[in-house]
Amino acid sequence: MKLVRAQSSHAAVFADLHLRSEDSATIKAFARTLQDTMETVGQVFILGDLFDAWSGPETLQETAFDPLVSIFQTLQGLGVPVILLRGNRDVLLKDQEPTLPGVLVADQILWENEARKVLLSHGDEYCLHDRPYQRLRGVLRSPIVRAIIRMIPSFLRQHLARRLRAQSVQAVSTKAQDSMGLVPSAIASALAEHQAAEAWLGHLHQESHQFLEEGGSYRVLPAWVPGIPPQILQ
Ligand SMILES: [Mn+2]
Repeated sequence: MKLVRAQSSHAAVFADLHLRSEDSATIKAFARTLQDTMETVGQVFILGDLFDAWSGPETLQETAFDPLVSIFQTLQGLGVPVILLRGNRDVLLKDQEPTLPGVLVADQILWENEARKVLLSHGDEYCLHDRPYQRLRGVLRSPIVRAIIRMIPSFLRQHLARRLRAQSVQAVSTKAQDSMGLVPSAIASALAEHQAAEAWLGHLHQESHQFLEEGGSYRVLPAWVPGIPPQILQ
């Protein structure tokens, strides 16, 4: 788990965009939203599943992704940091992806100012009721498995990414809602570990705000779709 400490400036926060080359309109809309946002914030956080499936840098070879690469270049030129967290759909993102200019890839962000300390994460690591998924997650996040996956030819990786996506879609639609659910005590432990009072998560796509018995609270961000503004952390 790679945790980065972010600057205290205002951040625009997005989650679960699930961008795919077949839907170029959403990619363009997201690029426009970033363009509109960058005048009011100092940084951008994306809480995982930016891509519906990430097999490696070849994912971006589709021209549909050009507006995304281009807005990242613009943000880099303006010195606006972009922190991209790995979600379960884009778990194979490397710490440094040269095809994503200026983007820092991580697993968690710790953001704080004088008044607040917030832990941001994709959130799938707290869905502990989902045992089969947690086993798969452990395998895919192991450095050795990732290194092996990167060595196989890109067409095989793309096939693997598509298979993972298909299985994920099927699993989500058949699983009982509570087995997908977050385990609040796991969030509370993570907050205690980092001495933070709030967690911001994605993954579940349904917006909610819950208080924890142990103290503190967590927010689940809505999945981003064109037309909704980013959540601003300030
Ligand atoms: Mn997810």
